[in-house]
Amino acid sequence: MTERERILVTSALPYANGPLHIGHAIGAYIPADVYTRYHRLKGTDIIYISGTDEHGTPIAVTADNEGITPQEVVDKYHEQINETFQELNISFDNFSRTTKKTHHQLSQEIFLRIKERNLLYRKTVERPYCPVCKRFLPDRYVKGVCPSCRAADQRGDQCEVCGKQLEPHELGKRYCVLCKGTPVMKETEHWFFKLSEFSQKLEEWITSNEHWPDNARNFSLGWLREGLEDRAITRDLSWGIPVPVKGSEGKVLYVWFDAPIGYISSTKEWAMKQKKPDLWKKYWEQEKTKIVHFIGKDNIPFHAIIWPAILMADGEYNLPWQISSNEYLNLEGEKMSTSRGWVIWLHEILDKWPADYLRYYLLCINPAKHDTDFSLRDYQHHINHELISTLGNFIHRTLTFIEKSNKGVIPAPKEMKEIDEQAIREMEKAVKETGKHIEEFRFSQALQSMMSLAHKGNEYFQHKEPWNRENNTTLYVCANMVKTLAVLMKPFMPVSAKETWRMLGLEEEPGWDEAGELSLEGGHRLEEIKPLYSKIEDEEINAFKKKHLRKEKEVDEMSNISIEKFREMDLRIAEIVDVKDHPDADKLYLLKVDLGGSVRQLVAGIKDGYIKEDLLGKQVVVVTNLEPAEIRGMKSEGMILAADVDGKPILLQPDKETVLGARVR
Ligand code: B3M
Ligand code: ZN
Repeated sequence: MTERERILVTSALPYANGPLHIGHAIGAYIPADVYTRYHRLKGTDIIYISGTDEHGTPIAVTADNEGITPQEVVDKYHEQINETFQELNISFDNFSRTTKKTHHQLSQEIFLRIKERNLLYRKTVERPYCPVCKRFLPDRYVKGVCPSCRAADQRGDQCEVCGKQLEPHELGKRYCVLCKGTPVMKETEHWFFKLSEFSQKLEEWITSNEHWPDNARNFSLGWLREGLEDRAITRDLSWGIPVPVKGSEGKVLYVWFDAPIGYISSTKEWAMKQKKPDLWKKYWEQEKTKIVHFIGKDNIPFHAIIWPAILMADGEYNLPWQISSNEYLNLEGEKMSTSRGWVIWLHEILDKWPADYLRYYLLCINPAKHDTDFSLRDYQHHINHELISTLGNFIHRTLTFIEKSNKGVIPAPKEMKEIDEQAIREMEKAVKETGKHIEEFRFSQALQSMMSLAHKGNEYFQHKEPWNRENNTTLYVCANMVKTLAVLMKPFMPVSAKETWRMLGLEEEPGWDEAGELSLEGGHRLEEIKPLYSKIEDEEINAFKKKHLRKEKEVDEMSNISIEKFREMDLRIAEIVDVKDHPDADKLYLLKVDLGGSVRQLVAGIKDGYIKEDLLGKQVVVVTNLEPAEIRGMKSEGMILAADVDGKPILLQPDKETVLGARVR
């Protein structure tokens, strides 16, 4: 017996600092899930590993913004992200967290091993320090002008506009994200990784990886040509994995040093759960394993250069075999932006329509080679006019026809003519083609191959006119085609595949290679038939857009109003005198505000930004003459003013103690 192929699939570890959107889904998760589900059907020895990235300034900055601890941030978002992946049917074998003990230990171990091998050194350097906040400002604690493309307001770790990797001190016009003040440069000691020593080894390795996609190859060879510099892999930060060396107290490992190690520690955790604690080694230590990283485009530098260099330095584990990364997904013709609210969150769209719809559409427009556009109308069109009218229709008409004309029993075939043989050959062909595309990371084409079988099925059915003549052979072939489709659908749309399987009344799951065989025999009885899908109506799309796609207009796009109109609004200074949780809504507070003479009750959606203690005694601005409203059963007589920053409220306050009830104009 030949040994089975062995593959370890990973998807980038999302930062546990916010929810996931459709761009994440198609960037690193849906393609990886298709790849894994396919290989499971092929009988490959494959596991699929991921987890949340819970360190670094992305977490610490979120904690500062939300006024909670970093631990609370990661607990909250790990939970939410994990739930979203389940709703999307991403079939991880293990989904871990980088705050776990196994991960901390392994990261420190690797750090020490690389240090032993003389590939780390200490160096005193100057780094931005905020004299007001009295702290160093690593990575995302500083913003400024990108030295490469001159874009303003870029974060200290990476420019969002040109994708360049940055260090905070390289930014121009730097400012502290906490107090907006100007940082000074201050000396501090850090650990540096001798990345420069790996240029040649990396170049040889990258050029030998001929199967890499262009984007990963071009980016990394380009960077090598520019010349690699040693990089600091520690930070002055309190949140993270402590540097395990005496004299480096108070410093932590840089998040991009420890995060990819999460792939290994999550595999270790998986093995523990299997009660075979050494099983992970077969994937990381035995050379034959293919390690496939699915990542977003902006993570290429780390996966194609820095992570492999760290693995080379450490010398204990396999290097990646493939780095599959998509280009960007736009939304309705514009770049997605979480800060401007121009985004579709996964939990919102998955609340509305089945996960298979989203998986289907995202795979159709998979931005493999260039950016593509997600539009809700186009989504509706693909679902109604392809998924439903081609695939759903073929399955439904075949099965209901057998139900009506033959009491749900598949007839035995009579003579086979060329047209029937042809249809049977199409089944084999679709199995091969779809599989080959998936193996070679062409996910849209794979989906198209599967869909073209459904299309051929419809043509065959139509052409044979089973309603007009003797139809045993036709129905037999069509039923087998439905069965083939039920297998081919599985990597892409696992839920509808399973439902089709149920209707076929089949128990045993066939492997991919058997999918094209005529294994459904005459005499087999179907189960109850139900439609697989239902159409998306125009109104549903309109309602979704209205509810979830609200973009803030640019300042200059607002239309003018008269001063009279503005004056109709009664704005007053008030003091918050009581704060309670809304009995019926997680995100709302019930406030009492004192407006000078009168005290009113307001329902306010500011729980995301403030704890109760923060609010009590605060002076705020209230709109007092809004029509009173009932919000989740509680009366609200006014509205408190807040700026909206990335969906988080920031209350407006008078800049000195003010008489309550004072009018704002
Ligand atoms: N957390 C970046 C991101 O979420 C980072 C990926 C880590 S993969 C090891 O985009
Ligand atoms: Zn500051």
